[in-house]
Amino acid sequence: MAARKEFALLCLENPLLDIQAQADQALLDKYELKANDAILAEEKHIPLYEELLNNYDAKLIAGGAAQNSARGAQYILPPNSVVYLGGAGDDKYSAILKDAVKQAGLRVEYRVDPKEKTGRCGAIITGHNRSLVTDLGAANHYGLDHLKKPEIWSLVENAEVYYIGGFHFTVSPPAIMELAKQAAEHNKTFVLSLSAPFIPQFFKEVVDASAPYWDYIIGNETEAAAYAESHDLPSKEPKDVVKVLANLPKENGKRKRVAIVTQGTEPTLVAIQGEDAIQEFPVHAIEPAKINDTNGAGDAFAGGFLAGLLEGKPLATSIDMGQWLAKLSIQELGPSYPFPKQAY
Ligand code: 26A
Repeated sequence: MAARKEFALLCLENPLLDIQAQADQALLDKYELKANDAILAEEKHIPLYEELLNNYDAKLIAGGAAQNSARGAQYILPPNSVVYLGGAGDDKYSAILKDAVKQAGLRVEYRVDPKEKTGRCGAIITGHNRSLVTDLGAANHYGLDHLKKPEIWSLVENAEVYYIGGFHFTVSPPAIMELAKQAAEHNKTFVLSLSAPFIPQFFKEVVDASAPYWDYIIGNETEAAAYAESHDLPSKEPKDVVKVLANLPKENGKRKRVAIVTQGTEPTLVAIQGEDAIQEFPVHAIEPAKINDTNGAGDAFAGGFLAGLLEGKPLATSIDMGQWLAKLSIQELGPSYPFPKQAY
């Protein structure tokens, strides 16, 4: 693949600023949150953000799942390899995001909304769990008006690989489908992450509409189980679901679909369309004492994997690059990567 081409990887999702703090079960209970989950904020969750900032010494950290992956891929790849699209406001929070992506060398093209606030995600860390509560704000206003602007669409036409964070199904399914069809028409690579259990659960119709276009589908074990549940599959076992995902009908017959299911510290499972065997790849071991927090581990995995894809590495190497970057990221605060840079 054209690793030397500039901005060959184009990513789309929701740019968010994370308001991250260590907290306790009492705070989770107060806001009726699960210890390990990602949800959209309801009215009752809005006071959480101030409470995290005022009472829990919260840190402001660049987030947004696919933006984390885009930063991660750019961390590994040569300069000017990755461009990221999403909606943001014109405020202090978007200024912090811009600083963070600049440090990572990631190019962003935000749809700047003058009236809406940049999206924020409360990230409550309890031990090795994280509960994410997102108020999308300006990110919720992304759409075809931005994607189809000539200067943005030319970036789309130039790119070879598209990566869409599944969280964007809550925002603009038409933008996702536009990229999906562009990929199939021009034999480009379309990569989708399931992002969170609520996506295959509550956005089933739009997820299913995109399924024929998936060249790579990435999820974790809880997302695989949610997919199985909403599709009435006979088994929720990751090994069974990964095979189903790989073998769903596919639009572009020139590429076999690859389905990837991560399982925390358990081996990553990979199924290839039409192949019986499921491959397993152990994660990179880490001493528990070295883990800072696991927020963004899955995003880092996707970022490392995408870098491998862009560089035309064998599948096993790309998976290993994802696991390597995930190990680096969980040693940092939030979805971040160590500087000075380490080399794979
Ligand atoms: C629409 N939702 C709920 C979201 C997100 C999200 N990114 C995009 N859309 N909810 C949480 N995140 C991000 O996930 C990262 C950790 O994997 C958080 O911003 C956090 O950086």
